[in-house]
Formats: sequence, C-alpha cells, structure tokens
Amino acid sequence: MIKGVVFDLDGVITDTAEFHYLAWKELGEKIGIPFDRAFNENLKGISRMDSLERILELGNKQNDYSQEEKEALAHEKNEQYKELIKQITPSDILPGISTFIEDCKSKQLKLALASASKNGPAILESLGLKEEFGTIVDPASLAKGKPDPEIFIKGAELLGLKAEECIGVEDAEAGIAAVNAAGMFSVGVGNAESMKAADLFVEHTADLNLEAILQAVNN
Ligand code: B16
Ligand code: MG
Repeated sequence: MIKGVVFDLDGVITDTAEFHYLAWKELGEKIGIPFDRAFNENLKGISRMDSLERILELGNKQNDYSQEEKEALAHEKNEQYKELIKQITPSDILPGISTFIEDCKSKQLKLALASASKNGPAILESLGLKEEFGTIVDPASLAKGKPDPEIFIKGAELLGLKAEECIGVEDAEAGIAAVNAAGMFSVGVGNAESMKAADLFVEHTADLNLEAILQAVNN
C-alpha cells in the first residue's frame, strides 16, 4: 500500500533549470566554455560539482583547475544562482502541483523531497511549500548522486516507510533510474522518449492525477 510520495524539486515542483542555466552559462563564458540550452539538458538532476565537471569536460579543461579552484568556481556559480532564485514566489509552483500535493495530503500520504539541490529548503520556503513536506533529504549527506538510488531510499527511510510503500516523482532520466533502483513506483514528467523507463509518465505536471497513479500501482 502506498503511504508516501518522494518528490524531485527542479522540473517537478518548480522550474529552476532556467536559473541554473543562466548561472552556469555566465560562469562558462567567463572561463571560455560557452554552451547552449541543449547542453544544459545534461546538467539536470546532476549535482553542482558534477555539473561543473561536465562543463569543464566540454571545454577539455578538466585538468586545468585544482580541486580548490573548482570549488571556488562552483561557489561563484551558486552565488549567482542564489541571486536569481530570490525572485521565486508561490506563483512559480508548476501547474497542477498544488492540487496534487493537496490530494496526497487528503489521502494521508507523507511527503519527502529528494532533490540534488542544496538550495532545496530555501526554494520550498520561497514557494510556501516547506510545511507540506515531512522531510527534506540533505544532499550533502549522500555518498552518491542520482542515478544512484540513495537519495530516494533515504527519503523513504526518513518518512519511516519502506521504498515499496512510496511513489517517486521525477523529470530527469537519471532521476527515474534512481527511483526504479530504489524499488519505488516511478512517475515521470516529460516526453515519452526521456521517460521510457518510468512505470507511468505524464507530459506535464498539470496531468499528474493521484487517483490514476494509485490505480496504476495496484495493477
Ligand atoms: P544546487 P533536482 C538539481 O535539482 C538540478 O536539476 C541540477 O541542475 C543542479 O545542479 C542540482 O540540483 C544541484 O543544485 O547547485 O542548488 O545544489 O532536479 O535534483 O531537484
Ligand atoms: Mg529534476
């Protein structure tokens, strides 16, 4: 029986991908590695340091910086990102998500956040959703990022539930792989191709329907 829902943040609850893109792009240009939105798709759901590594690899500059310098670059990007996310308000909650959360609550489902973002708690606060979540997994406490299932397993654990008692909602391929490997029912948001590994997928957050998901779990 489903007793909890573990949510990804970026691309599911709100769309911070554009802010991540703008902040990385500014840093990339500064260090001579320009890139476009298509490349930015590779950074979705990936941790801050792993994102930086992918950008440096794109410019063939992964060996040009010491670990300390890489951390300074990631810090610089994050300062710019934090400036950009100051504009987030409850109006930035993606369509259908407030209703979906209310439906979960009325069925007494517990909610957890499993975001790779260290800015997750601040973003939930700005969206006015922090109180709805029973727990927020601290990504700094994890050994491995998505597609490793650790973040989803921990989310269920912190809710006091077994993974198979939870649904995981994700928009990234790496995220769906993590939910599946955790042993949860995976719900994808995105197109058929990128969500092909999900147990069930919808194209847009507005199409998320708790009744339909619970029926699919039981089939
Ligand atoms: P931060 P999610 C992820 O969020 C983003 O998709 C990814 O682009 C970002 O690099 C990562 O969080 C880390 O974010 O730099 O704020 O710690 O999709 O897992 O909610
Ligand atoms: Mg995401």
